[in-house]
Amino acid sequence: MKGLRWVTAGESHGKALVGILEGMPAGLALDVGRVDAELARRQRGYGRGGRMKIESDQIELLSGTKGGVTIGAPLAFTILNQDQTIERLPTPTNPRPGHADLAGCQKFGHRDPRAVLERASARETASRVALGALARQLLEGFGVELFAHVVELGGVAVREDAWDAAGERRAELREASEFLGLDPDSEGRLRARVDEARDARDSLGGVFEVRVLGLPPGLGSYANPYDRLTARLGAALFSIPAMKGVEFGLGFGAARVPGSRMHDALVPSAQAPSSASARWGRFARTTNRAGGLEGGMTTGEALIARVAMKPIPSLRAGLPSVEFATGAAVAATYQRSDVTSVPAASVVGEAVLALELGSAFLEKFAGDSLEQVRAAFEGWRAGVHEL
Ligand code: EPS
Repeated sequence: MKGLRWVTAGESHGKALVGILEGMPAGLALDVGRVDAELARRQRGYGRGGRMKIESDQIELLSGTKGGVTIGAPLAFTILNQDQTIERLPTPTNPRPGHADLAGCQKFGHRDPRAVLERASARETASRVALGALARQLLEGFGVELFAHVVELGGVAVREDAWDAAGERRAELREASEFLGLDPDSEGRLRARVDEARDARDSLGGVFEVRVLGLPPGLGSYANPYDRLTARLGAALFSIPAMKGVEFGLGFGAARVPGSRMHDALVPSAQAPSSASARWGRFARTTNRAGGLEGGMTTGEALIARVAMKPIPSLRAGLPSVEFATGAAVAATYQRSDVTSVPAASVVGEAVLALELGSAFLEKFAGDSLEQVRAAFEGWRAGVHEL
């Protein structure tokens, strides 16, 4: 079991963000422009703060390719920060509630929230979006598409059937949306909600959905608890700062329906030729309440994850805190922040799933070169069709 491994480094206001991705097979032509396009998408969304006007995130790929094609060596990149003020920025004299500030200071035994927040900042997710944009280029070669969209913001929901209503126009609709959503009719209400929160010096959370189409069945495993893909994907989504809930398929709703209305029955593929799982052999499902995961493995149906993000805890109004030096009650330090960054988080959600699924794919279809990976995949596919 090899798969992908990755590491990120970099502080929010340091010189650069860094990423290293190991395990990509040789022979994959990489489109760096597409990585930059994902980084630009992460910077978007109505309700973002001043920092996104300063930055214009782009990667510089430092290693792992020759002539734009992977050579089976680690891929390394930097994303330069425009705002490199880490040495000049003041040290907050009190910890900001809701951030890593206090627990981080208690962990290290110091009174320097700046030393904590610089790395705890969600700016780190730029590195992960770039890593994910590399991993997804591998998956796309095997017909896998990842697509996230915002379904709720500050308690205002888009129409429930937004995905189905969008159909094949999904990319175009999301591109046109200020919230990276799929429901043009909700844009005005969402905008008004963000404006209202900004005026009240408050912040907003929300919910995004990520769908992954075209995944083969059998990625992940039940053999060891930590190999279960449900656990791995949940951990990946919870590794994004500020995420408070993750559901797959019916999620919490599964607790409220009887088994007969939960489980996805199997039918002969001929009876449901358009079902996603029908593509892989003689078995198909007419529903996908499991959200594409059973027994810690992919089912061949669409993977459907919904993720709840809390409101960003940096409030202009300043939440109650306590001064380190005096122990006096004060309003927490405020510098600048977003009113909401749920649209950005949805882009990060796609990226972390691309990394984890890319890894699970390469664990199952291992090979040093893309050609070998493809041979492993085609060999498995021919066999599974006969089941
Ligand atoms: C972020 C950069 C940060 C914030 C935000 C995400 O920039 P700055 O702190 O300089 O304003 O906009 O960070 C947080 C939400 C956080 O909790 O730290 C980014 O690049 O996404």
